[in-house]
Amino acid sequence: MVSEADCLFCKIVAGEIPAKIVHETDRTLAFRDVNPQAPTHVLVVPKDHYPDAAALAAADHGLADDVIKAAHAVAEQEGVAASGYRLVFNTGAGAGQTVFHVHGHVLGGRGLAWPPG
Ligand code: DGP
Repeated sequence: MVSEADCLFCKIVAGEIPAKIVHETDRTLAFRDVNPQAPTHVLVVPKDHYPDAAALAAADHGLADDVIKAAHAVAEQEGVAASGYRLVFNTGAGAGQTVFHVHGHVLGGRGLAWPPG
């Protein structure tokens, strides 16, 4: 596994920090956001460390694909796929990214306004 010391989500992947895991594949992990912004709010990460979505896509298209497929599997499992859900990759501090291990937010279970804040 490509891991980075002091990365919060690498520690969750490694089982060193507890999280409510809802979905797992050989290369991805999905767990509930500690500060949910919607009835369904799950974070989907690659187990390997990449800082953001752009770095992931540049390094490993297949893994980026796996993350998106895992996000949809989570939405189906959570019962929000049919009604619609949002998949958000905050990319860069200016867009609100605070954890620099790429993660997709799966948000659903309520009406979601557009444009986002
Ligand atoms: P972002 O702002 O896009 O980087 O999203 C980071 C998310 O990570 C934020 O919604 C809160 C969540 N988060 C931060 N620390 C933890 C943690 O220790 N456990 C879990 N499950 N989520 C966390």
